[in-house]
Parts: sequence; C-alpha cells; structure tokens
Amino acid sequence: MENKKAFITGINGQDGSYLAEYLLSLGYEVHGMVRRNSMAENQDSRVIHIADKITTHYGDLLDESSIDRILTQVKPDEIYNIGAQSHVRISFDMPQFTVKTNALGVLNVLESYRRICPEAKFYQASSSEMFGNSVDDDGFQRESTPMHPVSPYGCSKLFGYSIVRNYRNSYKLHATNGILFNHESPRRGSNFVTNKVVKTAAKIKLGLAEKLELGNMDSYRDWGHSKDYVRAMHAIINHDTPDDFVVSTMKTHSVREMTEYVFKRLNMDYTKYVVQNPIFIRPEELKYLKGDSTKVRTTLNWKPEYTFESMLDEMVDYWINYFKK
Ligand code: G4F
Repeated sequence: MENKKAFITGINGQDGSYLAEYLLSLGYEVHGMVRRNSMAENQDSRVIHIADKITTHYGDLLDESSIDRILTQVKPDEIYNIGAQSHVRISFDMPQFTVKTNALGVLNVLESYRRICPEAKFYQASSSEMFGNSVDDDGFQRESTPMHPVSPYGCSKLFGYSIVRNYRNSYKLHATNGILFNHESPRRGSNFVTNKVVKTAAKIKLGLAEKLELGNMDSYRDWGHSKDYVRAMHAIINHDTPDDFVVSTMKTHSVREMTEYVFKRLNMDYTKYVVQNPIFIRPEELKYLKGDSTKVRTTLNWKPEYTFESMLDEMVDYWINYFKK
C-alpha cells in the first residue's frame, strides 16, 4: 500500500515541526507550506533536521492560487491547517492581518480542499482562546462551553472553527477541529510566556541577563506539551466521524506559579528578578483556562505523557545547555 500523504500549513512552527516528525515516524509522505520572508536564513529553521525527509512548498494562507497549486500537485490524504498569526497580544497590534490569516485563511484552505480533494480529511487548529472568560460552573471549559473571545486572535479563531463546522455539515466533508489549550516546548517562540520565562531565567542563572520583564502574572493557563498535542491532532483527523475535541491536561497554573517553579529549579528566587512592564499587558485579558478533555481521552484513547513539571524541566535543560554551548 502506498504511504499516506499529509499536507501541513505552518510546518515550520512549533506544532508543525513536531507533527511532521510524528507523521514521518508513522510512515507518511509529508508536505508542508512555508511562507517567504526576508530573513537571511532559510524559512525552515525548525524542520532543518528533517529537511531531506519532507517536501516544502512556498505558499501563503492568503494566496489562494498557491494553496490550489499545492493541493493539485500533492493530492493529500490529510490536511492539517496549523499556520496562523498565533500571538494573542500581537493580534491587538495587527488585528486585520490576524483576522485575514486566521479566519479568511481557513476559508481559503477549505475552499481549495472542497474543490480539489474533497475525499481528504481536514484538521483545523482551533484554540482555547475562543472561550474568552467563559467558564462552566465546575471551573472547566469543554466542547459545550459558550465561546466569547476577548482578543482579535480569539475572534479570528472562532470564525475558523465555525466555518469548519459549517463546511462539514454543508458539504459532508471530513473536517475536524482540535480545540487545543496552551502547549509548549523548547521550540515555542521566545515571546510566549513559558519560553520567555525559561530562556531568561537560564540567562540570569549563567550571568547573561539581570532581570525578566513580564505583564500580568495572575492569569491561569492549562499548559501541555506540543509533542503530546500533535498525537491528538492525528487521532482527531483519523476518527471515523468528523468532530470537535478539546485537548488539555485538565490542570491549571498561574503565570506566577510557573515562573516560581522555573526559578526554583535553577535555585533562584523569582521575586528578586521579575519586574512588571505594562507593555506586556493586554487591553483585555483572558484570566483563566482549564480544559476538560474527557471526550478525546475516552473516544480516542489519548492522554498526555508530559506533566507541567516534566515539560518545564525539559525546557530548562534545553536552554541551560544551549547557553553553556
Ligand atoms: O504565552 P502566552 O502569550 O499565551 P496565550 O495568550 O495564552 O496564547 C497561547 O495559547 C492559546 C491557547 O489558549 C493559543 F491559541 C495561542 O496561539 C497561544 O499559543 O500568554 C499566556 C499568559 C497570558 O495571560 C499573558 O497575559 O501569560 C501572560 N503574560 C504575562 N507576561 C505574558 C507575559 N505573555 C507573554 N506572551 N509575554 C509576557 O511577557
């Protein structure tokens, strides 16, 4: 039997790169879309170690003809739409770009998919940011929780989520949503809070930095590991029935608790180094996330392997080794 073919938008991101590795390990032929930018380096820094095993194609979520071209050429069995402007605070600085990419971009991929390879399966990277500050009485967010986003990013993701459901019902497509809570790793962009804290704490430990500037330390997040979450993406897209699933650890910690843990692991007291800079505070904040992932655990037999602590430990070890080298 021929190998299955997967097409990943955002293959050079944190999730795209782990997903590509995971699909290769399962014997897939992996294709990914990369955007042209003006950096001196190549546009494949997170997948350079598997560059000879994957095929990258230049394209953009906002350039329909490039998506058409790639899907016509590749004819994938599975499409993972993971590319996005994924930074919530930056979405307040670039609201229109964020909405075009994260909302219209989903529609562009869906339209090409519907016309060119409707027999394929489709996965959309939906987000817990869509819930905003809505929480069920038991303190969890789940598939049935109302969605009231509090950022241009969250609003754009809610459109993406809704249009996937609409296309699934209207055109009988195997189109799915993973509603993923925060997920991290050493490959996380350094302007997201976990990697920013770990990287700066490692620098402080080695005498390479003096302080860490943060915004709101009293918001709560349900943090898992990207490697665990890409396994969930694959399970979701391969479920017999196209459906929507929350993916989470079912535990929550504040930014302050996370910072305290990281500094303690390096034998330091965070209160001596952390200062607040209002520049990192958002016009409207999502205060509390804790996901109920019972559905994906019971239906698809998924569970995370990393804990909050083992995930942060891996990130600390990575950055300490990186700066020592
Ligand atoms: O790490 P963050 O920037 O992640 P955020 O906003 O929760 O979004 C991430 O998770 C979403 C899933 O819910 C994804 F959809 C999205 O793409 C992204 O992956 O911020 C986490 C928390 C926030 O409450 C923020 O206000 O940390 C707080 N924070 C405090 N100081 C900071 C900082 N966040 C950042 N990025 N930088 C700070 O200095």
